[in-house]
Formats: sequence, C-alpha cells, structure tokens
Amino acid sequence: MTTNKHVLSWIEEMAALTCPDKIVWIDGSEEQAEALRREACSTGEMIKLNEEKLPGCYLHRTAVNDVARVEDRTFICTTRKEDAGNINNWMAPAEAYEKLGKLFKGAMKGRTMYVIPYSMGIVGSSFSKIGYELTDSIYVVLNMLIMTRVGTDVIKAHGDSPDFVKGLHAKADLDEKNRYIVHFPEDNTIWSVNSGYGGNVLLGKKCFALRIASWLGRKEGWMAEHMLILGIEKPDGETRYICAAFPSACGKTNLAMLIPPAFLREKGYKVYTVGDDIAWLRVGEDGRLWAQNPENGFFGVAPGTNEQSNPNALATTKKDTIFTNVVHNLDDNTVWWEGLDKNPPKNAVDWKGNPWDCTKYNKADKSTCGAHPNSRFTAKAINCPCLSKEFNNPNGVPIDAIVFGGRRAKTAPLVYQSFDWEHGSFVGSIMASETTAAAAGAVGVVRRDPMAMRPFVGYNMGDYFAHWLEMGGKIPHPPKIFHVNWFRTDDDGNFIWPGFGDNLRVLLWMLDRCDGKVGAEKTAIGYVPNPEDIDITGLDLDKKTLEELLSVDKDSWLADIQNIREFYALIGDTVPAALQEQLNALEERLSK
Ligand code: OXD
Ligand code: MN
Repeated sequence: MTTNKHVLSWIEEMAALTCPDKIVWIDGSEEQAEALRREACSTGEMIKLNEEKLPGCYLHRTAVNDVARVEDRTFICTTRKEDAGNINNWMAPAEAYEKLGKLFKGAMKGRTMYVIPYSMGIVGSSFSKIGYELTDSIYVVLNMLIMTRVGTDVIKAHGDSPDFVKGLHAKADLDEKNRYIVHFPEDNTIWSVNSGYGGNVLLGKKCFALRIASWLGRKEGWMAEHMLILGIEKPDGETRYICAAFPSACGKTNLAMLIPPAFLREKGYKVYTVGDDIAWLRVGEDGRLWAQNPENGFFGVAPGTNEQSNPNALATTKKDTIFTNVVHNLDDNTVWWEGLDKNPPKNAVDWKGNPWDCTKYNKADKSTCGAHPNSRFTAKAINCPCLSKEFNNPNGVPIDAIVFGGRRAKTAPLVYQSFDWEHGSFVGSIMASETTAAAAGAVGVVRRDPMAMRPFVGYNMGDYFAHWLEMGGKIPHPPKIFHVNWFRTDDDGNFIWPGFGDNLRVLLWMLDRCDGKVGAEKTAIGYVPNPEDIDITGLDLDKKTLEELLSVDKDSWLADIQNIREFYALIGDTVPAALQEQLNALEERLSK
C-alpha cells in the first residue's frame, strides 16, 4: 500500500513486538469495510440491526469493566517531568516503552493487525495531520472509518514524509490493572493497551486530535481545543461561526446541532454543525481565528438523545451507525436507551448482554439502567441533516466568538462576556463543572476543568495557559470570549433555563455583542447582559427569573476564589503571572 520507508519500518518493528498472524491494510473501500462487518458479526463482536429500520447499523458491547475513558491510566511521557506538568500522569519515556512493551509482546498472536492510514482533517489540507493506527480490533477499524478519513488517499497525500502520528493499540486481555493509554509527544507516538472503549482506543480522537495535537499546536503556533463549531445563519443570509468548550457529556453535541425556537426559525435563523467535539484553530491571513473540525463523524452520548433534545443527532444515527452499550430490543432488532422515548422495550437485553426488565428501571439507581450512562453512537457527519456546507472546506471557518461553559448548579450566571482575550483566557482557566459518566470515577463532583481540556492537554497545564496568552498576541482580530451556564438550578434543584434550542437566544446576544449592537452591565466577573437584551419571546420565564439567572452572587464567587488558588497551586509555578494577576484583580473587584 505504501513505499514510505518510515511507515514500513515502524510497522515492521511493531509487528515484531506484537506478533500478529497477519497484517491487513485498510484501504477505505466499502467492500473491505463490509467484509469486516460480516466478520465481526460472525464472531459476535457486533450485531447487525434491523436493515429496514436502521440500515447499515450495528450494536457492540464493550467489556463491563471498560466503558469510559480512564484518566488515572492515561499518561504523558516526556523526557522532563515538568513538560507533562502536575495535572497529567507522567512516566519517563524509557520506562513507559519498557512497561508497555511487555504488555504488547506477543499480544496479537493468533490475531490480525489492521493498519489504518487516516487523516485528521480534510485529506491534503494544510490544516490536517496524518496518523497510522495499528490495532487488532475490527470494532476500532470500523469506528475509525466513521470518525476519520481513511485509506489510499491518505497514503498518497502522506507520500514519503517521516511526519505522522504512530498509534499502536491492542486489546490484549482487557485487564484493567494493566490498561494504559500512553502518549509520547516527543516521538509523535501513542500506545494504548487492554481497552476497547472508544475514547481510549480510537486513537485519532482524544489521543491524537487533542493530546498530541495540543503539543504540536504549541510548537507550531496553533491550537487544538475540546470545542464544538457551529454556524448561525441570520435572516439576511450571513453565517457567523462560534466555538464552544464544555466538559465531556455536557451538551456539546446538542448545542452543535440545535434547532432554533419556532419564532427564530420563522424569522429565518438556521444553525449548522461544523463539529461537535474538537476544533483545530489557526490564525488566517485576514488576522482572524479560523477553525476546522479534524473529525469526520460523531462519537456521541446516547442517553438523553431524543426527538426533543436533539432531533438532528437522532436523525444522524438512523443509518450507518455503530451503537455501543445501549439496550438491544429483541422484538424488532433495534436499539433503545434511557431518555430516547417513554416506550422501553419489553423483550430486551441490557448493555451487559443480560435480559433487561424495564419495569425494574429506577431513575435514581444507575444499576437498573438498560443502557450504560456513557453508551455511545458512532455516526457519520455526512448523515447529519444540519451539517454545514463548510464542513469540508480546507480553510475552515472564521470564528467570531469562543464560549466556555460547565455544569454549575449555582455560581456561574447564564452568560457573561470577558473583558478581552487575556481575561477570556483567565475565564477559561478557572472553568469548573460537575463530573459526568464520560470518564470513570464519581459523577456530580465539582472539579476544575480549564477550557474543558483537563483530561486532554498533552503537556504542562501552566504552559498551555501561556500558549493561550501568546496566541492572543498573534491574532489581530481575536474572537470575543464568553462563559455560559445552562445548568443553573432553583432551590428545589430544577433547571431554571430551558436550554437546548433556546440556547440560541444567548448565542444571538453574543453575536450582538460582537457587533457592538447591545450594551451590557460591567460586573466584577465580566459583562453581563441587560435582561431586556436576551429575547425571551414565548418562554415561560419572567423577567425576575431572568434577572436571577443573570445575577452574580459575590459570596459564592469569593468562596470559589480559594478553590481556584488551590488549583493554580496544584498546577505550579508555570501558571503565567498574568493569570495570577487576573485572579487577584477578580478578588479585589468582588470584595469591593
Ligand atoms: C468524548 C469525551 O467522548 O469527551 O467526547 O469523553
Ligand atoms: Mn469530548
């Protein structure tokens, strides 16, 4: 398939280590993909679903001990520990190669090694980067075929270059005590062993497009961020683009695919999806920041996805989709998950492969769920009804606004705008959110998650902050930076803001701010909307509640300051002085 000697000698070395029975190159053809699907169904690795109702769709179950990203087993291996920083787990590269080398030794005996040549980003675009993943899992191959651009075109575009990301994955025996997701940014290398869960094994996604790419971005003067990209078409036909960073499973896919409320639809507003998870951002010749989605599909959280919350995502999953860890409806050979509709199947198998009795389902007890809370769909971007026509534009799209957000029951108001890029970088650096099921560990605990990148920065978090500040100096016309919180609750714990499509009302306020069309109140934390500037037409929300949503509770902010100081201290002395000064200034403003 290739004559690239750098690729060939690396594959030879990895094959000598893992000892596969055979090596198969993935060419990106439909014939080969279909043969692999058939093989996976014949071994039980996948189940073919109802061809009439869900054409081209399959169900897969991971091992029960292997259902989410494992941050405690994820490592950044740099020569100097300080280059990985205190937030990442670190191992010396030699130690990691030796330790994992033992786990990979002979791991593919009796198995096939698949070679997946893939491009993150449009093949051949100057935005894009090439990787090769070696894996012994057909499930990984079929997911990578959806999530990335794979095959002979990539090999051609790569040519003889020594520049590519080398990914090695083996399921081995799925032993969680020996599960490792390890990155060697100095060598452009990723090794993943003993897992079959997407976030740990689809190496183009979190491992390459965020951890390795963030390292490369710092070196080369661009940014790799955990951000969705959406376009808002206004009634006059102009489309404006926004990037937004929220922690995992906090609604990025829903926001990226939102459907405007009826009164805005009638006025002519439309929303288009460019990406739902990752953005690569570069400074364009026009001095603006341009974004491209390096992925080619969506690896979305299934539970909660329904006709109301995200009809576009649901429509996207109706064909050519791989469902992982959802309920199997045996009556019509389709799938189901909590929150899909109110008709759970009667004759069903749960995500663990056991018969599932929907009458025993109790919302408060996750162990009664039929689908795992982090169950997923892997779906093709081209099947998304609201995909942007710029999705395949090799130049990306110009960004007007960057939005940070998290799940906070109380502290953060519905929306505020930072004073400038430096303050906006500070706002990103102090982001916090209540944890979700996307990563292993307790759910619902507040943790600081700067720029939603805590699990994904491939180097020292303080240096990452410095990179944000440096980039500010390189963007003559930077986007405005905002912070949102869709998850504010009342004293009974109910969400106050309706969310979903109605979030467009807040995005439109942002665009008005970008255009200097509306004023705002300057508060200690940033610019907060004048309530009359958020259009609440048709909402069951009075002005007083809106004021409550926009209020800044100084005491809870002051209580947060100490927590932020501790977090900065944890990162250490790489936190830029400018951000420490921003924190002091915030405290001073709040104390006035
Ligand atoms: C994801 C995640 O899968 O952030 O996108 O965990
Ligand atoms: Mn994500």
